[in-house]
Amino acid sequence: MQQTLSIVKPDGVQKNIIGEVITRFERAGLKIAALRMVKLGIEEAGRFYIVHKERPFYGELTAFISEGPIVVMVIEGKDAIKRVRDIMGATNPKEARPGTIRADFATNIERNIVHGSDSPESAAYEIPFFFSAPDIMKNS
Ligand code: FUP
Repeated sequence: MQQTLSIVKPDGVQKNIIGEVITRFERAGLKIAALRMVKLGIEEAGRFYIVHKERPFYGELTAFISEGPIVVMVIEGKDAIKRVRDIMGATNPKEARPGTIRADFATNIERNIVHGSDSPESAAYEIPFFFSAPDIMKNS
């Protein structure tokens, strides 16, 4: 079993597709182990995306993720990190496979609806960023 952090970003909440995103994960047999809604401040957003600090889009990315409420969740399952990312689709929706969340709903590479940890190391930073151990349910 593996855990990963996923986020319905502000554009996903705005477009009323929180349920749609969660449904796609659940339909794939993945389990929601923790979930809540939160609005990040700009400083928290900067800490969440600290790995991108030197990237040219860091300022825009942190402004975007803190522009409105987001839904953060821990998703659990076998190979959860890769499976969540497969369901999300490529970062740039123009390159995302049809039927993925980003191909179906994303506006562009920045406003791309959903986040998923990209490695076990990222998950180990991102999950405790939002959840403490008692918040994470043992599902099965
Ligand atoms: P992903 O893991 O698919 O979310 O993509 P990255 O880790 O490469 O990038 C993290 C976030 O930065 C993306 F979700 C969107 C944003 N981004 C941009 O805004 N511009 C870019 O050129 C690349 C990424």
